[in-house]
Amino acid sequence: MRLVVTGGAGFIGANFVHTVVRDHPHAHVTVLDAMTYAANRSSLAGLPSDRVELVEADCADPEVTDGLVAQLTGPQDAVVHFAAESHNDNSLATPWPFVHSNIVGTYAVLEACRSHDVRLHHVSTDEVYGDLQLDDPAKFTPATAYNPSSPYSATKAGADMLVRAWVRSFGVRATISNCSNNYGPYQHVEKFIPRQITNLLTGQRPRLYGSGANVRDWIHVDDHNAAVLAILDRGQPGRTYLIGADGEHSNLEVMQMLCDLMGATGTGGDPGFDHVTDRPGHDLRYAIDASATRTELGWQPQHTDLREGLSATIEWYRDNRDWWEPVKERVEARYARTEKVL
Ligand code: NAD
Ligand code: TDX
Repeated sequence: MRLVVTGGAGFIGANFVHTVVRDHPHAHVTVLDAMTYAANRSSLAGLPSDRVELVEADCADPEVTDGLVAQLTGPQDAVVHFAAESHNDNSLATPWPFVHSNIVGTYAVLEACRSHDVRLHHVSTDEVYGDLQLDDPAKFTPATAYNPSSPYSATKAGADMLVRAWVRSFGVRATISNCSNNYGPYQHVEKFIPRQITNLLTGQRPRLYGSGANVRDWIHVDDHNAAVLAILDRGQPGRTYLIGADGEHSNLEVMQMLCDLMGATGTGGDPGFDHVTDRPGHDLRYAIDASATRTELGWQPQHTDLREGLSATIEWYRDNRDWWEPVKERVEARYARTEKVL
């Protein structure tokens, strides 16, 4: 099996490459990654060079992408498309890279798969559905209407629509997955969970947007990637699969869990973290109903205890300071430009 994995030097993509190399001894992976600020070469360190190749290029560049996809000629060969600008806060400050990578990049990937009749799996997010009220019993299903809120989620929604159109109009053999919030090793320190862990590891106070009532549906990155592999193996081209692990928690709950696990709960009425300026247009709640994916693909999440998963994630950031320390100061300086303690 030969795979082209776009965005394979980012958080979820790098974890995916590690899983493929470990579990599929005959697989060869070509990572196509633009090596933006979100990528890290050392996330792929130690992988066998005869089985993993890194091509540093923009997936929106049609020549490069077409050339790599043309090499996929076997019956199990596929493109797994993770590449994207992924951070909502950045999309509010500077939307253009999101339009370029998420929409134009997906267009180039689709055109290459169309030209060479190659199977594609497109990795997307539950944020395309917008948000739910906190007290709404509903969850997102494959029938939920798209209603994205931020430039990030709007560009991911646009990319999903391109994939659906290329399936219907050109018969491209593509699947889509929409997954909830991931956590685990190799996640950039700009994101909620690693930001708080690394703040505590560097003696800074964790930062909670607004009151912390917003709810996210957490899934371990390995469970997400196991579902992606199940879709590649058993998914039906043209279908959309929702991926989630019933992991709904408010940001406040997750913050308290992290502070507790790291022995930083504060004293004398001080919670040990700061409430800071809320994100503009901040989505209230995401929740995924993944029952169809579970039934049809026989996939089940394995890491269902968030406290346990966070504890292992904290250990990873403790043990891998070299991986995140070089960028930590720059990320916090950027947040400090707009963030005020409430
Ligand atoms: P990330 O920001 O950690 O990694 C993205 C990677 O894509 C980086 O290595 C970056 O260099 C690369 N990239 C960006 N633009 C590119 C381009 N034009 N050409 C080639 N490479 C490019 O993101 P992530 O959290 O690993 O997310 C991966 C995918 O999963 C994204 O499509 C995202 O929308 C989706 N997703 C993420 C989550 C989550 O919780 N992180 C949840 C659901 C879906
Ligand atoms: O310092 C923070 N404090 C805080 O309270 C940060 C960085 C975030 N937050 C809040 C905002 C969100 O409600 O935590 C929640 C999670 O924030 P992010 O990690 O930025 O994730 P989110 O915006 O929910 O989007 C993530 O999940 C869906 C990924 O970044 C997306 O790529 C994915 O599609």
